[in-house]
Amino acid sequence: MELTAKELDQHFAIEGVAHVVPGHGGLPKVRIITSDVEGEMYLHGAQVTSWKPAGAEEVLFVSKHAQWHEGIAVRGGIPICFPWFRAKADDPKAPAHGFVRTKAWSLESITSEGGQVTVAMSTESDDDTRRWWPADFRLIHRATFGVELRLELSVSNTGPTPFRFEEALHTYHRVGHIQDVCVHGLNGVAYRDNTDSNREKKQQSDIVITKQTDNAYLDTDGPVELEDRKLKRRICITKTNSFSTVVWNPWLEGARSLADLGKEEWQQMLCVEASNVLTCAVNLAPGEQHAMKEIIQVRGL
Ligand code: TA6
Repeated sequence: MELTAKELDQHFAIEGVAHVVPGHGGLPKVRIITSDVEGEMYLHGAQVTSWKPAGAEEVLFVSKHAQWHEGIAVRGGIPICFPWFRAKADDPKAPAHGFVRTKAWSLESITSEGGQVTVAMSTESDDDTRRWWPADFRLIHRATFGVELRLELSVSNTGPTPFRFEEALHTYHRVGHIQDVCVHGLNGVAYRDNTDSNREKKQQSDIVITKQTDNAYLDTDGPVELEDRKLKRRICITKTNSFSTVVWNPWLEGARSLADLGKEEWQQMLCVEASNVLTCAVNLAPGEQHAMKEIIQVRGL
């Protein structure tokens, strides 16, 4: 039985720092407001939906047409893709990007230290998940809100058999205009182009988005920088234990098929996703744990 926002707030709130309140659609969210940072994280999908370090504008994009209901993925923020990415290879009826971004997670803790606030949420296998994927697992998503946004997704194999999973922190970055953006750090990296039958290609230069783009860069754990000339800022992304980076913008034609993305909103977003997908999927033996980490920083141009 899920606790209400009020009950969660009574248990977890940190006065003057973090509270649990009803968010969009009445879904409970942790809301953080301090002199250093503002942020939000829904129990729905353990989804971070806002991060605003002091002095900066909102870093994350959330569609004005997002749907906020149990069982539906929220268009924006940082959806968590697990245990598969995109469609499930052997079951077209399975939910895209797995089944953890559309369910309520449990709030484990809210802690505050040195101007940073860490929110931990968890979810684990149950009869519903085993219908789609016969494995036993526990996930903990820790988000630390401060002058940086630090994310850690830890996966534990709590069952008797090994399993192989994909994962992604499907981050929607808010940009001034997609045509004023350039992504540095993936030059020379091989990628699969999902707009061209996942054909393998090599990135020849910095990435500028001039059409529908859906690239999974593989065997790359290096830093990536999103230069935004309109918002006059750089979003710097560093990763640990993540060996693929996905870059996605639906462009006009892709956005047409997304009812929860406004007509022009595709121009204000770019997904750059720390992940382990396709050939970079992770094998986990019984009792093993894997933690993927990402740090996001915002700097002036
Ligand atoms: O991460 C890029 C991608 O896999 C694209 O192929 C596109 O499908 C996008 O995710 C959004 O997926 P969603 O299921 O959230 O609409």
